[in-house]
Amino acid sequence: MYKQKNITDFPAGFLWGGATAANQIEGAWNIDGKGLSTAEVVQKAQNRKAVSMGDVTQATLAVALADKSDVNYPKRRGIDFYHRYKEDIALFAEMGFKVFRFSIAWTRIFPTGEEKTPNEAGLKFYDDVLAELAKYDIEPLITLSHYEMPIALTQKYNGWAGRQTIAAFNQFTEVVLKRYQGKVKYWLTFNEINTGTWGFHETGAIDKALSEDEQLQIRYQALHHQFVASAIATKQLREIDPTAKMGCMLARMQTYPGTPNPVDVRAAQFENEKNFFFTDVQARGEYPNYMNRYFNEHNIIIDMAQDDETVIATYPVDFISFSYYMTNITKEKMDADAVGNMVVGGRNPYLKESDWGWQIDPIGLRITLNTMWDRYQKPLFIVENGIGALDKLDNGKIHDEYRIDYLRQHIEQMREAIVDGVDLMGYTMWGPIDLISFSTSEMSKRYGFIYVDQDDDGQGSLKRIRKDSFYWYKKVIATNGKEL
Ligand code: BGP
Repeated sequence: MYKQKNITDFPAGFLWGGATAANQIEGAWNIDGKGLSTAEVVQKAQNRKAVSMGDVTQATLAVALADKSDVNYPKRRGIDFYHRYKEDIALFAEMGFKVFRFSIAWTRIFPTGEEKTPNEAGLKFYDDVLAELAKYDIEPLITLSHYEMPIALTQKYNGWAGRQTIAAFNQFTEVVLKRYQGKVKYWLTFNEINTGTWGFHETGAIDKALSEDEQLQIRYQALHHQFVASAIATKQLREIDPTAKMGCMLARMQTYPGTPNPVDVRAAQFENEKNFFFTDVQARGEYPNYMNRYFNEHNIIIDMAQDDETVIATYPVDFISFSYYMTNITKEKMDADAVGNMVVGGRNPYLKESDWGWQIDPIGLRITLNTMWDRYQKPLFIVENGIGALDKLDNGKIHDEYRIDYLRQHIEQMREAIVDGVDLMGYTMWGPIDLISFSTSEMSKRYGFIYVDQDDDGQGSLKRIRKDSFYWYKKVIATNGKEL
């Protein structure tokens, strides 16, 4: 007989916390042996302009590298977490964090990517961060690669476009998986891997003189190399620490049909498939059929080595994580485009948007969670969600009820999805402490519960101030999501 479960709320042990990335918080970009990463150069090449993330060539990169000035460069991407991690982790602990997501800067460990031995000072920094988290019983969730790589590998191999980058990456992953073995239960391979279809940071520099199809060829080949590297990292983890779990990470973009016209419905279906392509490969262990046609139509031929398919099939991830900021719509004929920092899609008349044009859709999160659970039947983890806003200091306080509203509405929908039957491991909202925006390289797009006194030009005391949302999230965690 069917036995009804009675799930009404967040499960005990739900992992509440926040998420960051090395190149957006650490700073200290040129000390203790750290090498230069793409994140510290690329935005400089673009003079902080977001729209052309994929628009960097080897030539513009060389100019940025030659320019030694740091004008318009907020503390070389960071809020000095490198020196203030104790204070920041204490603040996370005060909010009651169960988990903290951060990434390891590859260039702290292998400054140019291919040294024979790792940089001990870099490894030691993350030892210290882990020890600090352990003090407060905060679980680390570590991203192995968050939007950066040694710039030297971009110059030598054109980043992930070159197959040699796989070996360099897996040398790095082996070192860190061994070093932090027993201290980290949850790992992620590549942050928002799907952005490799348009972003510079994953695929290497792309020459815009190439045709669209030629550019796509480079991007999908680079992504293939990342799939292989991700599977190899999963294999390493199984051998080094069989109790730890490896996840993949997708920028999930649910696409709705703009009208019930079957043409739009089909277009939306394919947009969703193109987005799921990444998790399909990493969680199911093979290239899905629907991409054949796309590859054929765009003359894309993935060059695979003999064992690539086997390693991808043998080492799928244990869980699936994703970021969730917005949804899109497709329409055969777009009448009004929604132009956000990172995506271009149809404007949905039922949704409001952030100051940066990202359309806010809490119910879309419930839809996303159900869709992903139905598709994969693997535990899900929301590892980014939040709203970038312009915060105003008011007598030393920040009254950010707009942030509380945004998060409350999304958490309510998470609860609905859990009651719907979705297996959700946890929630790390993006940027619990204000950090450098990835797309604009500026400070003023703030996500945090904790304000950081730094402006877009890197000026400020770096003092940390608790916002109103800080106290709100503390209550959310203390009541395991009952009080929103
Ligand atoms: C995600 C990235 C993060 C983060 C976030 C917010 O795509 O994984 O690194 O930056 O988006 O984006 P932004 O900083 O551009 O507002």
